[in-house]
Amino acid sequence: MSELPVEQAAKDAFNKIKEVINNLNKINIAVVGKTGVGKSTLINAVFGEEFAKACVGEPVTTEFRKYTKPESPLAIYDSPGFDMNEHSPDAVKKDLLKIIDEGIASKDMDKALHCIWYCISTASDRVEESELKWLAEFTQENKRYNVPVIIILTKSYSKKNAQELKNVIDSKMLPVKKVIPVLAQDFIIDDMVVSKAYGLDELVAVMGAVLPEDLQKTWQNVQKAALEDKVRFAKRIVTANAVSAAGVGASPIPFTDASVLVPLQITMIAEITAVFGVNVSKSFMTAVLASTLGTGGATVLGRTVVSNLIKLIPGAGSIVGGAISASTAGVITTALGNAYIGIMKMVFSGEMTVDQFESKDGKKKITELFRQELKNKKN
Ligand SMILES: Nc1nc2c(ncn2[C@@H]2O[C@H](COP(=O)(O)OP(=O)(O)OP(=O)(O)O)[C@@H](O)[C@H]2O)c(=O)[nH]1
Ligand SMILES: [Mg+2]
Repeated sequence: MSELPVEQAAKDAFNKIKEVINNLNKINIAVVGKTGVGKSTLINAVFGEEFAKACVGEPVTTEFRKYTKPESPLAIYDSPGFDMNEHSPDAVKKDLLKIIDEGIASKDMDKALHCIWYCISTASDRVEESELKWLAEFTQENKRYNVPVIIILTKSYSKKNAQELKNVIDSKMLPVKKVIPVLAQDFIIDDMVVSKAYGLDELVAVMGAVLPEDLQKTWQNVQKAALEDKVRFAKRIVTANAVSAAGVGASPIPFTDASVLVPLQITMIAEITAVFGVNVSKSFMTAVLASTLGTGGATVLGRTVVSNLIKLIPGAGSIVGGAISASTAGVITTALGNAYIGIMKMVFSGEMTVDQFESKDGKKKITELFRQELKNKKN
């Protein structure tokens, strides 16, 4: 009865992805630190070249510029040229508090400042007293607002120096969430990598712990530095949807109506796409759906497809009364979700492009990933 053409399902998926991304809550982060400590380098490393290249900055206070990119839920407040020796420490503090205040006054979560990264360079050997004083004063005033502050030790070429600096700062017991040594970019001398970049994964994880639940999906969407974190988060989405699918399947779904599961699976795919922050096309979605839920037919989860899929699931047994069970609905949804995570991982890491997945070999790869997941029921 409700046989759903693959093209229609792909179009629905494509629109759903746009909707999920447009509806992401906004995230606003201030990056503060003396001039030259590596703020811009850090921003580029965490949020990727794509954001760095396409974002535009507008002055919002004397000391801060706000960087945004069309269709991105991220805004960065950067404080270029912050100098501890001139008038600017007070001005930066005042402006930062003003940004926090205005965010709160707006009563709009999308406009609030959600986190502050205070950057101190490890390469400058020791931290200046004036800087610690600034931090002590600022964090004291921030107690009114409780915006999470993370101290990032930038340019941590030497892990040993970074640890020593971290110990000094930790001993001050400042009300900050964490002090994290980071090397945002490989340190290269004479074409030789002297220190490999590190610490971004820790920063990403700490952000995940610090940000409220409402911002978790946005955070994964914008961060480009920790693939494993994205995968972990995406797996949670799959589990939640598999449970819902099993719920739908609890009253056994007649074969011909298995496509009632498709809207739920489309939402799952859209959310996973948002987590990976990958740009996809309608034709890519057609390839994904045709090579999984639509294998061998012009519809998704049509009668033939379902009976073929069930044959692949170990222990699913024969079909009783022409219906699919709760557990089968769950298994198919989990397999689709996990296969899609596999595809997104490959696109994210540059192993395969979205376009390549649309080719004959690409589609074969998708089918393979999906079938493997179906057989591998333990997930
Ligand atoms: N290799 C390496 N170089 C870095 C790193 N961080 C910063 N640098 C270098 O340090 C210099 C200053 O870095 P920026 O990122 O421009 O510093 P900034 O804090 O944005 O400076 P202002 O915008 O002037 O306040 C640049 O030449 C960077 O390439 C890093 O993690 N690794
Ligand atoms: Mg800069």
